[in-house]
Amino acid sequence: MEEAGGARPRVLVVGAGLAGLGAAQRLCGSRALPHVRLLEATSRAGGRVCSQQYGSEVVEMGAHWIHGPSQANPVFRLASEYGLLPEEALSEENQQVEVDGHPNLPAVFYSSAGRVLSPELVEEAQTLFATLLDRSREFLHAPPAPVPSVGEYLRTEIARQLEQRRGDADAKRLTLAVLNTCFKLECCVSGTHSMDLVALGPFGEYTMLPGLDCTFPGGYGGLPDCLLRSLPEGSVMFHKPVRAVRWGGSYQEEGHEGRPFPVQVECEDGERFLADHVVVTVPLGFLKEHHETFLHPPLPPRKADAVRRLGFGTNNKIFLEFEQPFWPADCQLIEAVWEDESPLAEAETDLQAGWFRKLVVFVVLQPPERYGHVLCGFLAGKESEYMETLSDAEVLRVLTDVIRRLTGDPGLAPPKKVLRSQWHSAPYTRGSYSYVAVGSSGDDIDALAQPLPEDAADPRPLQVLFAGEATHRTFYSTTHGALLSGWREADRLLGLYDPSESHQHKPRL
Ligand code: 6YU
Repeated sequence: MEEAGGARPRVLVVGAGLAGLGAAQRLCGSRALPHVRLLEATSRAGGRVCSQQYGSEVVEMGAHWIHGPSQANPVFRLASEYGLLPEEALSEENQQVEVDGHPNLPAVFYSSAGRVLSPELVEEAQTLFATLLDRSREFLHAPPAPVPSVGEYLRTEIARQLEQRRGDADAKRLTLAVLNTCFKLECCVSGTHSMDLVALGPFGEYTMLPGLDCTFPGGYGGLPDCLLRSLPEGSVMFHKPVRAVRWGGSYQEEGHEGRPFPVQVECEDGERFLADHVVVTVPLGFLKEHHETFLHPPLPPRKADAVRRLGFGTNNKIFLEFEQPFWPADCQLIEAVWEDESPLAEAETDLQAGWFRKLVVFVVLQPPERYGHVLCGFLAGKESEYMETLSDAEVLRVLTDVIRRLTGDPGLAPPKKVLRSQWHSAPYTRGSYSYVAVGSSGDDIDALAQPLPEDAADPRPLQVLFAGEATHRTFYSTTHGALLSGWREADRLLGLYDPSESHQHKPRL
């Protein structure tokens, strides 16, 4: 049991991802000087920011890029202030680039017939897909959306446009096959099994910032490490999975005469902590699985519905290291096209027989002088969750066959190493990131972010606060959404004690 915190407000933060670390840092640097303790289930800080040593280099098992690295992005600002970014990422020119979430890297498209597809054909299909995807964002302020999902909208428009197109049946077939690859890639971006699960109406609410997506040369993990180091010694406890958050109570420290606390947090090892406030930053995937037993009293219906309705899907990475590259020297992106597939036909549902067909994009890790010849594949959805159940040897065997087929080279040497993430199996994450699913909307995100008790006039307000990427209405699924949500809840809490602090958004280093 913890020492009495005196009259200072006592705050517990659950989860040491960017949301939790951001909230803790802000609280610790405030004039209200709350007593802050952060409880993290695993052995490390960062959560879904997870850099891992790979030979002499570092690879990212979780977040990869800063999406939209420019002044409006707090991750960019903080990483710049900590000196974690390369010179070119800081340049004004890079900050102004508008890529709409899809950086244009030099790419090669290999097809299941063992050939490289013509760049003209690929570009035409990609342009059509990008145009339709842009249009699917336009229903936000012009309801009603004609169909429930982004997937249905895209398919209907593709069918309509291709019907009007004359000419070569083979070119049409290949165009559809490339479009199917675009669908699978978009599943990785949205972190979903199928674009048919992503709601059309609210799709345009996700906001893209300007800036050419950049990476951290020393690893994304440098950012949570810096945040962690800025916290008071002893304030973070690892291996402390929280089992239950009891709120609306009156809990007294055992053996102490002090004041009662409204919140009691119980860890899986039985240790209990009392607090005035708890900031819960566990991923939506964890909440989906445990919310009925995690909170006592349970979440009110509006919040529980939001947890059920919002989407939380899987996107995993598979790193493959080759002795020699099979791709051209200037290639930074490899995409796979299955010529027998079309977004207008039924998709393969036998996971064992066809999981690998969902893996259509590989980023070539740059620069090769540092990484050697390493591809980072992205695999979303149920196929990704199935892949997590296989052994490394099986994944390597299957992907060797796939790459031999794509390159048309049956003798191609297998990768010498495979490394992959398993975010769906991770018990304190249960997937990769959130999306606005069919049947939900941005209002569900706001409902999820609402603190408890719901009654603002309650004499003991803000007992349970909620942060994490899934609580950010316009930047969900990103690191900047996570960080901003942590600051938002810290500010909400600080506003209770010192209203002058509630709207400060300057990071404290
Ligand atoms: C980004 C990117 N990126 C790839 C992959 C993944 C993610 N993201 P955390 O989970 O970090 O922290 C919670 C902590 O709580 C954690 O430490 C737990 O252990 C702990 N915990 C849980 N239960 C507990 C308990 N009971 N007790 C105690 N502790 C407990 N984001 O900006 N750039 O390139 C990628 C990518 C494979 C898995 C990403 C990327 C998402 C971010 O990683 C993620 O949002 C934040 O790190 C979450 O931080 P947090 O603090 O909230 O939770 C239109 C439209 C489209 C929408 N999408 C477009 C954007 C696409 C996003 N980009 C994805 C791409 C990649 C490659």
